[in-house]
Amino acid sequence: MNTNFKTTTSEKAAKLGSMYAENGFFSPVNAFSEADAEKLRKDYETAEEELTGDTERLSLLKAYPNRLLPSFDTATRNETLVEAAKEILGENILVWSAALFIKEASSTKIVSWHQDLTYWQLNDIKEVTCWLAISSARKQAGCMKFIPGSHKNRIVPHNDTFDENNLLTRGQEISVEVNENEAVYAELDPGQASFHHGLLFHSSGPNTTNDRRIGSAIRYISASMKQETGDCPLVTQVSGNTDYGNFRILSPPKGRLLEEEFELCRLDNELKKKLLL
Ligand SMILES: O=C(O)CCC(=O)C(=O)O
Repeated sequence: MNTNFKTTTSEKAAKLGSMYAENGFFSPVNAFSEADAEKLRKDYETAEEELTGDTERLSLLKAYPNRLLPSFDTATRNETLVEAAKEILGENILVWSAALFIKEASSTKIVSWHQDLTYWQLNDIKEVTCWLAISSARKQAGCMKFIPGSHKNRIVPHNDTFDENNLLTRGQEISVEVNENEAVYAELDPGQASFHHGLLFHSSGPNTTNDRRIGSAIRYISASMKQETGDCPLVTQVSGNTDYGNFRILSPPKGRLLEEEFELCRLDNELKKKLLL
């Protein structure tokens, strides 16, 4: 099903709501034209070039494109994406993270089967990930795959494999059996997005193409959530205006690659290292 939320009627919205409730994901959602996705890619890759050799800033750029590039902050506010998130989370929505997942051309890197909410020490499950394709993400490029209905599980046991081929920091992997035959591939063109539940079993394979596969994983959360530790990560608000005081809500970045923004990213990065289980 190809979904454009701008034309959503209440009937369509209800259908999506029930698809999400049943499967734990929906895909694809048409958010940007290919040309606009290409502009995002160009902005990111130009920034990468500008930071050549600066490993620390390059890694912050990958983790916080929405703080360091105004175009990516704007992308998290895209009406189609925010409307989709509102169908799931209600009116008051924050962006907890929008990190890039990049698989270089002809890369063996994978992401093992996992459930996102295992790691973040959030007190509830009012979270949805919008995976926005910045480049083409077909099966051969290692697009995301989902096990429909698996979000109905609670958090299942995970192992740390420390596999260097895994894009996840510690190679975290579900340690109960996952039936690959049930997997649904969420193939996306640049500018399209998938939405998945924080308890959904998901993974992705290697990139066998000759282009990079780039996606921004926008973690939308309800502003009513909080960290179990009482910490207040840095977030932006993309819908509603209720501040429950559980996060530090930042204004959009005022410019590109600003030093004051790198400082904020460093702060949040230290906090997230502590939070990520
Ligand atoms: O980009 C990928 O292949 C995996 C991303 C992922 O696991 C996520 O967005 O939760």
